[in-house]
Amino acid sequence: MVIMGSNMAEAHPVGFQWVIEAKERGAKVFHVDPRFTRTSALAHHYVPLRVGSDIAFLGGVINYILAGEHDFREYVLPYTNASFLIREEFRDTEDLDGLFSGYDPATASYDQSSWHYESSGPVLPANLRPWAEEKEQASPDQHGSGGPKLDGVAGSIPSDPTLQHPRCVYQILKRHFSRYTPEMVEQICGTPREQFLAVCEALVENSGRERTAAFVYSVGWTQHTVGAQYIRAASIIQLLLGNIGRPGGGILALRGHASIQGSTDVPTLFNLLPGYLVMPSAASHPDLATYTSTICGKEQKGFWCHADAYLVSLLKEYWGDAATPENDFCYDYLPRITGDHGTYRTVLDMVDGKVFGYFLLGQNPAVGSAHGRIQRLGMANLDWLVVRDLTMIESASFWKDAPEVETGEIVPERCRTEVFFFPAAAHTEKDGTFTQTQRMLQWRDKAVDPIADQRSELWFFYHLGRRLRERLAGSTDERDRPLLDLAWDYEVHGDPGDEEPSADHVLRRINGYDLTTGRVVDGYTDLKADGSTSCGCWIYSGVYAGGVNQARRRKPRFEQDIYALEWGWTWPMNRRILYNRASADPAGRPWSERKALVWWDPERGRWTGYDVPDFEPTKPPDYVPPGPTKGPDALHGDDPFIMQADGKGWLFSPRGLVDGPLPTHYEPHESPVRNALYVQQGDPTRKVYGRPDNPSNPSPPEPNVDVFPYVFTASRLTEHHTAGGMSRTLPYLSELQPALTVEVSPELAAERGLEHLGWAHVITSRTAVEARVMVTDRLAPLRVGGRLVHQIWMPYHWGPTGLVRGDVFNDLLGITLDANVFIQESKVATCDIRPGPRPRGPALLDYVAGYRERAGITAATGAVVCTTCGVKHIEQEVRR
Ligand SMILES: Nc1nc2c(c(=O)[nH]1)N[C@H]1C(S)=C(S)[C@@H](COP(=O)(O)OP(=O)(O)OC[C@H]3O[C@@H](n4cnc5c(=O)[nH]c(N)nc54)[C@H](O)[C@@H]3O)O[C@H]1N2
Ligand SMILES: Nc1nc2c(c(=O)[nH]1)N[C@H]1C(S)=C(S)[C@@H](COP(=O)(O)OP(=O)(O)OC[C@H]3O[C@@H](n4cnc5c(=O)[nH]c(N)nc54)[C@H](O)[C@@H]3O)O[C@H]1N2
Ligand SMILES: [Mo]
Repeated sequence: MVIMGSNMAEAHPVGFQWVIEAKERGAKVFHVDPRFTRTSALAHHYVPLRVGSDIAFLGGVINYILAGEHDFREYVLPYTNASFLIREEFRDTEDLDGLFSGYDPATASYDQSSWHYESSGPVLPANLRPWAEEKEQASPDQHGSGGPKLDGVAGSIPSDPTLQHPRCVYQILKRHFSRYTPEMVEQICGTPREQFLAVCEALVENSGRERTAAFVYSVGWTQHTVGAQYIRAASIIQLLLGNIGRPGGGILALRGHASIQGSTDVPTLFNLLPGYLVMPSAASHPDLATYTSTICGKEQKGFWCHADAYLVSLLKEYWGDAATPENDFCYDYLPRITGDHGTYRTVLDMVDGKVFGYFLLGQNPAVGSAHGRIQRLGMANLDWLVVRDLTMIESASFWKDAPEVETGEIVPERCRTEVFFFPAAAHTEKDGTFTQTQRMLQWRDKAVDPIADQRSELWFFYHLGRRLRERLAGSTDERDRPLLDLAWDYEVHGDPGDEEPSADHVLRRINGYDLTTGRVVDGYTDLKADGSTSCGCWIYSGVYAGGVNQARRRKPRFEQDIYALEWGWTWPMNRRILYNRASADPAGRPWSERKALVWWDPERGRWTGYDVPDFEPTKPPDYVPPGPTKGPDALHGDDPFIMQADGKGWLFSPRGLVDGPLPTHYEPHESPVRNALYVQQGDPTRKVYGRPDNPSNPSPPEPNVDVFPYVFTASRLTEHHTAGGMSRTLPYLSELQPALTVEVSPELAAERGLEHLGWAHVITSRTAVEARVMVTDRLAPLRVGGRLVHQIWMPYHWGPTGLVRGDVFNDLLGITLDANVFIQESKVATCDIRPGPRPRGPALLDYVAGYRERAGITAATGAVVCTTCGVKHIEQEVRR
């Protein structure tokens, strides 16, 4: 087990018990992390690396596997795209010094056509408009439960089963990673090569027929400008070693907040509808037919081709009887997106006066989001703000206690924003489900009634909708129809006027109904595109199968086998391990008795096993479609990856990622060192918002890098929770971790004159933040590219209110995003550190301005995302 980019013992202690159990049974555990933590202490091996360098490390593992031909060939050949040939026009980063073919410097986006399979169909952007729009809408995010559209791959794709052809994926991979040697890994990551090789050897030894190995990650991997590609790199390793779809294998994404998985499944994201259906775009999805044609290609395999049934059922759930075939099931009632409406763009738009009102529910961006200053200055420029929270958080009280009040940038008497604060009921005070890391929905019953004005989110939105509809009743204005036609008829209980909607009814509506009989459906395969079914989230369909709340099941594990299929309910269809067809060989037999999970039973003519098969139950392993066809029908009996357009696991991603078909090591947006592999320094598609109020520290080859010579990172403490609203308010937790600290090595303490438990302040081009110094050897300096790189660590839980108070760590960060999913780079940046507290009041602004001046920082710093192209990605309308 390789835990990398996660502090599982401290941030996921309940799940970590299973790591310990596995360890007791002989599993070998590695922890690869910039800092030695309690996870490291409990692992067999702690392996240090420089923060932000994981692709070099993982690329090194891939190179080790390929150079020694350690891949699980019997798995790789039939189940991945290793043998497929890529087009002749394709150029790799090895040919173009860090860029792939198709790069457009003006939009910092790629035309992905040349990455496609040879002689397959045309490659068009997912949106009908230019490729740049794909980046503006973070379209890879929209493939969350399936794969991207890919035309012309339902038939046979030109391939070389000997894996020798220079243009086959296997050989491209081999060339791409050939320079990721143990020496290069050591030079880039600072990881001693013996320790790196120990990870490679353990992974290879523990993979194959009899054994499997797992990767575990969390936000140490995601919060980077190349975060999506970190996970892609691990996917490549796991596919090469045959560790996907098999027990003990996989890549475990440890989710964060309770039910953060649920909030991506039934999304709060601007570019998604429930079940990872694309949010329609104004330019590209004019009508329902066009919409569905942009999800599934003409000749494409897989279940995404049923997206029409999922969307129409969703529209029937939203608009009930008003949704008819004649009106495209009210498709036009759905909002349309016109570009980047992500949370960071939105807050910049608040600063620019383009946003007037804002709802903030269960989130504290004044502390938790990157660039805390911008978050608060944006909110201070609204007409109104609605906050629903358990406690009075900084995002509701910023107008009187933000750090900007001290500097004079926010004046309470003049702050224009009217804040409406609503106390929220906690999870113990309401019914509903959590969806956890394993995609498992678990129902909980209300334990106590909320007191006074506290109300559930269901209550709030139900009554908000009811009141808006009452206000608009009788309106003849066409724009009010979507609201008035909503099927807003949930079962309720309690006092009239103050009724609580039934969470159980909401779950049934999410599960879906057969509208011809009025009965709940048993799963997404029952959904139809003709309007005869409704379903609030297709991947959750089945959670109420048989009229039973499957998420409420709590049969003890002692009364069932180890897969415990009767504990809660996992999407899709209660499958515990995705793509588990791959746990059997092409002929349908388990790879080994030890690792048997799902297999073909020739007598019964069905797939069977311990898990629910993630495959059509009666499709035999040797099935080949009789003629040209598409969708699920086109899947062969040995196509385990049933959501992918070609049924295969993608070692090379011919479509879908906006920053390249293969992971490539780029330096973080802010880094003190030059990229050792390519001329291209950072990810050439990363999203920068070049403007004076979002400055970047310089990185090579820009000048004055030495003004901010150190690398810093932030993460969590067990005793606090995220932005602190749920922990800084509690005496026992506050007592356990009473102060914001900054952790440094003895070497750095000596270099900068820092004293253990004394004060220090950390400076970036955004601001300076003070904290008490912790001198420890948990953060050893690393030798990178021949020089010593010091790393600094801070927790990010503090803010100006609560029982224990401190500066906001996130004020140190600017806004730079991964172009695939718009996640912020909040795990790594550069800084300076000095002894003593920071300057106070307006003097702080002058102090930081002095640093910016010395570093020669302008809006263009860091905004030249392509190192050699010279194009500056600065905002068009920059307001001073
Ligand atoms: N007690 C407690 N539990 C929590 C939370 C909490 O605040 N408190 N928060 C919850 C939430 S919302 C989340 S998302 C999860 C987060 O769970 P984790 O991601 O496990 O939590 P972090 O503390 O952010 O740990 C990230 C780890 O990644 C390392 N890291 C940082 N950058 C890099 C890098 O570039 N490469 C590698 N390999 N490692 C890196 C850090 O040193 C740290 O050890 O925890 C959840 N659980
Ligand atoms: N530098 C840096 N920044 C980070 C991270 C990092 O690792 N490094 N991690 C990031 C991550 S992974 C996350 S998830 C974010 C977290 O950032 P936020 O989500 O902004 O922070 P929280 O403090 O978790 O805010 C959740 C709020 O919801 C409230 N709440 C709890 N239950 C309910 C409820 O039922 N209803 C309502 N209405 N409110 C409720 C809580 O009181 C709390 O104030 O921080 C991110 N920021
Ligand atoms: Mo999170």
